[in-house]
Amino acid sequence: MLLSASRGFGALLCRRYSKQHPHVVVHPEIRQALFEKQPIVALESTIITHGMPVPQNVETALKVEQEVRQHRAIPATIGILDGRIKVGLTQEELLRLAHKPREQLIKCSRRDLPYVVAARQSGGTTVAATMIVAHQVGIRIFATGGIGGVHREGHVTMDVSADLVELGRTPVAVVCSGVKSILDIPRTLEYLETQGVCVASYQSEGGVFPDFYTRDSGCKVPCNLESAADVAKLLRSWQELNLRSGVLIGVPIPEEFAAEKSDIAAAIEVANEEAQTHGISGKEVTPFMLSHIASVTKGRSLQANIALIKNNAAVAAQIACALAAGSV
Ligand code: PSU
Ligand code: MN
Repeated sequence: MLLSASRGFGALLCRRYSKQHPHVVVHPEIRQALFEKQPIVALESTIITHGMPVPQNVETALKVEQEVRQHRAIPATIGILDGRIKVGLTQEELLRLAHKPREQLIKCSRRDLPYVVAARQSGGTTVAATMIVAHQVGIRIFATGGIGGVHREGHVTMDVSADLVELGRTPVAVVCSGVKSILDIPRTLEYLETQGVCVASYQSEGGVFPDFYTRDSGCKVPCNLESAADVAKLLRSWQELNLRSGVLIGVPIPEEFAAEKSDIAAAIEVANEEAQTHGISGKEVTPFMLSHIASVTKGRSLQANIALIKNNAAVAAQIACALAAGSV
């Protein structure tokens, strides 16, 4: 009786979503979890469509979901299939997305959503787009590898990721390992400050922001948190303050998977030159750099990338659990 009543509420919630967000389809498991205030972790899909090669993209996406479940939270991978924005891709849908010819897949950030939906296209959602959708359905925690940032020379080219602006205007907590050092980390942190984003590091020696493949960017952040319970405490204050902006939690890559700083720096130099030679610009820059760094480091950067995403998913799940436990 109780169960069917709560299923009924789940269906009610579903009708509400479909009225307010007619292009968003929420998986029944996620709908139920939202209704029951269970811990949920949103996951992005640009990592699958543009961030990693086949087959590591699918393997990683599935492992990351597993990691969330092992830490007693529910994963909700968000992506777009034939113009439908899916929250909680099924395994079949995830495989369908991952195996589409890449030229048919669009990297969708905020500005891309209207035409991708209108033209019934498919694609991966960036951090910005994933935050938007997560917030629309009521998911507060989101895990990924790295966010976009201010590109090197970004102060001249104006290449500043829409992820940073989104963090300034959408109340979702993003757990990541910072931004890749293909970007300008100090300027990225400056920009986040301008946008009013609460930035914290997690279990970081010296309270420094991580550097994606390595643990220390050398940039101090205002606050370091030592446990999932401490993050949940911060997030509770953030919710009570109702600032409407996001939170960024920077988790350093586990020591045993960290790359050599010089190895990465050299690969970035090569990839940068290649990007300039090929005239790569706009949204193509990040995927181009990622694949070149992976090939110059003979896959070592990819292995580090996979390890840190899994770790971030585990941390995010623990945070989601701590937050849910406090709100019952
Ligand atoms: N950083 C990574 N891997 C990625 C991305 C960033 O290490 O796959 C993706 C994320 O989806 C991020 C997006 O939101 O790239 C940022 O792209 P842009 O810089 O074009 O905003
Ligand atoms: Mn850009």
